[in-house]
Parts: sequence; structure tokens; C-alpha cells
Amino acid sequence: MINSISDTISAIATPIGNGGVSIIRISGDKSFEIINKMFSTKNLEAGRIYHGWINENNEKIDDVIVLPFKAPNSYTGEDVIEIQCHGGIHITNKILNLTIQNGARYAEKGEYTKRAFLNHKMDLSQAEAVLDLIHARSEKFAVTSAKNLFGKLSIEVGKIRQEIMDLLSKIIAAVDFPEDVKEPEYSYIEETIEQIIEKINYILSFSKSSNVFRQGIKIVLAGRPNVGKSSLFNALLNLERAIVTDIAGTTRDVIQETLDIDGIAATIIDTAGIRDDENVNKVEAIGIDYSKKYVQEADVVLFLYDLKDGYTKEDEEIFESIKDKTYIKAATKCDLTANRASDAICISLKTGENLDILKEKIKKSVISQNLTEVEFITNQRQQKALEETKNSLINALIAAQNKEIQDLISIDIKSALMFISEVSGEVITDDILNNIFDNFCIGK
Ligand SMILES: Nc1nc2c(ncn2[C@@H]2O[C@H](COP(=O)(O)OP(=O)(O)OP(=O)(O)O)[C@@H](O)[C@H]2O)c(=O)[nH]1
Ligand SMILES: [Mg+2]
Repeated sequence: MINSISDTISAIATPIGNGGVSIIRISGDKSFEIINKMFSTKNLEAGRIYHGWINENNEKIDDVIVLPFKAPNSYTGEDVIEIQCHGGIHITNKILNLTIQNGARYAEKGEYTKRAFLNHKMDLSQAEAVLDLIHARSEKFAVTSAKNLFGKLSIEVGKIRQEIMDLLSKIIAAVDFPEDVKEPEYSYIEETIEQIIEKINYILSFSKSSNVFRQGIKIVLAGRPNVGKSSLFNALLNLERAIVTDIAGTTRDVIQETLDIDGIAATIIDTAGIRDDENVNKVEAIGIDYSKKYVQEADVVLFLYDLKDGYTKEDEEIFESIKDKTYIKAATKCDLTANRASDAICISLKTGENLDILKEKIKKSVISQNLTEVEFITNQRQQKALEETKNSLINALIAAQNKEIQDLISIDIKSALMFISEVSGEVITDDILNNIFDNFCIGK
């Protein structure tokens, strides 16, 4: 839960750790009063940059740069003080604690951006774009989130909202003042609604790609023990991440790492080899259950079998369970045998043979999951609000086609207006709001 907006809050805005510079940000009415108690220069003016000392009981703690901002010209729309100190966990925490001792309280997750929203510095889709930008797992997603931050989605949704509002006004005016205002033609209402629905559909057409961008793609390695899953996992990451041995059943836990493949975050997941025999102990058995679960949730399965052993009955069984998914089939250890497969890429993790071809194939399968260039990135909350807007408009359209009285049609258009307003946050409940900002990190 987020506390009162009237308090003055403080937090470290940079990642915790040792770096060149850390930033502590204070926001609220008491910001200037607080810095006055701690800083060597007094009575700061907004819009200037100050260099000086942070003091505690007349003792110098750090040499810092201070940037004061006066409401409403700041990120949060409140009085803000940014303190740039030397990076380092101890010094940064010390200065943060001094701001608290002098009257601020620790900020909660997303509280700065929540204040920016409540003070009308940004609308909700922009606030969510900040969240996306922070958590962006690939470059492409970061670039598109930044566009949303500059208002791309809000502008389009704002236009649609205005069109719904105009239509509603025309209908209501005629309902309320039948002597003075002529009611709009039914054909006009139908055409207008159809056009609006088309615009919503256009934004929604990017939903699937948006979700792929947001969540990334899961690529799961699957196959019998010892076929070379962990060896391939390491080769794809260019890293000795997973343990590789000639003992069947080496990997027990699920290991995952994320790669940026053509701007899309691809999480490669190594799993325990799937087998069903008396040598399987309790730990491996749990690992095998995980493998099966991850395979089912995968966007792409990399199915491996050992070319030296040939395609066994067990391989066939595992393949049966994935064949309805998007899969790539590869036969490993081609350096050890003259056997070749007709329906799989033959690779060797020892010599690197055909790994390029496999990588290319993985890249293609990732790109094919991401069907279009994404013009509007939306999250599931926004998609739901847009779907509800559309459903209300469809009801209004059907009512108009049936030549229902316009007073009745206006009810559905009103609810469409409510739903579209949720996207930018004109109409929003506290629950939704807290849910959104709870996903932020502290200091943003
Ligand atoms: N010669 C050769 N050996 C390989 C190749 N791929 C893997 N190996 C060897 O096969 C053994 C098993 O490899 P892993 O990568 O651990 O196999 P895994 O599928 O992860 O096995 P589990 O974790 O037990 O399911 C290791 O000794 C690897 O060095 C290959 O292409 N050629
Ligand atoms: Mg393994």
C-alpha cells in the first residue's frame, strides 16, 4: 500500500552497488528544508547546480552535487532535491538515512512515478511505459517503451476517447433537448462506431507481439539424458554455465539465461534429461517433472537426440509430447558417428559443426513468434480495457443497427467511454493504481 502523498519521500534512485555516482532523490514540500539542514550551501534556488558538502553533526560526509527543482517543474511535480554523491553502498545509505533523520520518509515502490501521475505530469500509459523501460529485457522493447513514454499510445487513445465523447454528446444533446437538437442519423452513429472499432482493432493487432516483447520467448532444451542439452546450452550462451558430464542425469534443476536475439529477449532453458527407469532417484525425478512442465510452456522446443545411439524408442516418446509445439530437431554428436539424420540438423558440440545453421534456425523461429513490427506496445491491463471498450461499442452498434431508441444506445457508448478512460487513467480505481506502481522499484 502506498502512504499519503503529502509526506516528503526519499530514496536512492540508482542501482545499489559500487559505482561512480549514486543519486538520492527527495520529493515533497519539505525537500528544501531537509537539504538546508544537511548541505554546506544554504537557501538553494531551483534551476542551479550546487557543489558542496553533506554534513552530519558538523562533520563532512561527502563531496556532492545538488540539483534543486521547484514544483511543478520536476519529475514528480513537487519540490525535488537530487543529491549526487560518490557511488558506494555505505556513503549512499548514510546520506539517505540523513534525509530521513531530517524529516523525509523512505519512498515506496513506484512512489515517485505515482506522484508524477497524480500531479498530472504524465498519464497512466506513460507511467507504465516508465515501468517497461526500467524492466525492458531487450533493446527493441526499450525503444518502443520510450515511444510510449513520449505519449504515442496516449495520443492515439486520447483521439479515440474524444471521438467517443463527441458521438455521445451528439446523442445526449438530442435526448435532453429534443425540441432544439435533431438526433443524429442512425447511419451516422453506425459509421462512427465502426470507424472507432477499427482504430481500436489496429492497436489491439499488436497485442500478441506486445506480449512476446514484454515476456520474451521461452526456448526449452529437451531430450533424453546425456544427449548434449547442457553442452548446447553453454554453446548458445558462450558461457560455461551448466555442468556437463558424461553421467546421465547430470542436470537436475532448471537453468535459464536470457539472450537478446534480434531485439527480442529469448530465455534459453536447460532441463533435466527425460527418462523413465529404476536408476532415477528422487531429486532427478523432480527435475524430470520440471522438464515436462517447462516443455509444455515453451514457445520453442529445441529437441535433441544422440546420433551415435540412433533414434530410440525413448526419443520417439519425448518427441511425441512436443510435436504439436514449435520445435527444432537436432541430432548431436555427429563427430562420433557416420550416421546422418534426414529430418534433423546434425550438430557437434565438440567440433562446432553446423552450430551456425542451428543458431540461424533458432533466430528464425524467434522472429516468427514476433509476427509484426510493433507500433503500439500495450500491457494486459490496457488490452483488457481496450477489449471492453470495443465490446461496449459492438453492443452500441448492434443497438443502432436495430434502430433502438438513442437513449438506450447512449448507455453502451457511455460504458465504452468509461473503459477507454481506464487506459490513460482518467478513470481508475485505487486497486489498479497500487497494482501498477507496486511493480516499480524503489526510487522510481
Ligand atoms: N563427442 C561429443 N560429445 C558430446 C557432444 N555433446 C555432448 N557431448 C558429451 O556428452 C556428455 C553429456 O553432455 P551433456 O551436455 O551433459 O548432456 P545433457 O543432455 O545435458 O545430459 P543430462 O544433463 O544428464 O540430461 C558430455 O560428456 C559431453 O561432453 C558432441 O556433440 N560430441
Ligand atoms: Mg544437462
